[in-house]
Amino acid sequence: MIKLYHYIHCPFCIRVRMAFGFLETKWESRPTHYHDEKTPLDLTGVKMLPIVQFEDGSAMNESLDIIKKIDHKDALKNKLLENPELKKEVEDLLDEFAGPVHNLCMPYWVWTKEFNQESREYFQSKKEKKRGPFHLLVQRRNEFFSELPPLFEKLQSRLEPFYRDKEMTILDIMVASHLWGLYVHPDFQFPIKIHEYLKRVQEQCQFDYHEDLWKTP
Ligand SMILES: N[C@@H](CCC(=O)N[C@@H](CS)C(=O)NCC(=O)O)C(=O)O
Repeated sequence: MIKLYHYIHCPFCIRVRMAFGFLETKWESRPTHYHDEKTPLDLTGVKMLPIVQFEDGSAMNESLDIIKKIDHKDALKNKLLENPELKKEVEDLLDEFAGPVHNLCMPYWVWTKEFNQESREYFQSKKEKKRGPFHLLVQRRNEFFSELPPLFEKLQSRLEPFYRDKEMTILDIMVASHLWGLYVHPDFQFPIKIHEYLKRVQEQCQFDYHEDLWKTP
C-alpha cells in the first residue's frame, strides 16, 4: 500500500490526504514528528514532507507532483495548473493568505497532540527565526485576523461553487488545505460561504483532519 509520511498540520501534506480521499486511494498513514530529520532524509534526501513511498520502495516529495502521479485519470483536473494565469492567480491568493494564516496558526498548532516537547522546540525555534517569538504573534492576533476578510471576499467572488468551476478540482484542494489550519482557533468563524465551501471540499474528499492526530507516535 502507498505510504504517506506527513505532518498533521502541514497544508501541503493535507493536500495529499485530501487527494487520496477524493480519489479513494488506499494509503497507509505515517504521521511524522517535526524534529525527525532521518526519516525524510533517508527517503528523499530532503527534510521536507509530504513524502509518498510506493509499493516498489521508491519515494517522492512535492505535493502537486504526488497528486498528479496518483491521479491517473486526471479526476482533479491537474492540467488546470498548466494554465499560467490561473496557476498564478491561485498561488498569489495562497501567498496572501499565508502570512496571516501561519502567524495565527503556528503558535497554536505546536500545542496540539501532534507535537511532543522535542518536536515543539524544533518547530518553534525554526519558525521563530522567520516570524519572531510566538508569544508576540499571539498578542498581535487581532491584527492578523483583520487581514483575512478582504482575502475571503476575493476567494468568494471566484467560487462557482468550486474555485472557478462547477466541479471540485486540484485548485480547491490547494485553497482548502491552506485555510484548514484556521480551525485550530475555536473562537474563529469563517464567513458562512467560505465555511460552506470548505465543508463541500471536505465532503468530496472524505477528509477527517483529526483522524491521524492520535496516531503520531
Ligand atoms: N513545495 C512543497 C512544500 C512542502 C513544505 O514546505 N513542507 C514543510 C512543512 S509545511 C516542511 O516539510 N518543512 C520541513 C522543515 O521546515 O523542517 C510541497 O508542495 O510539497
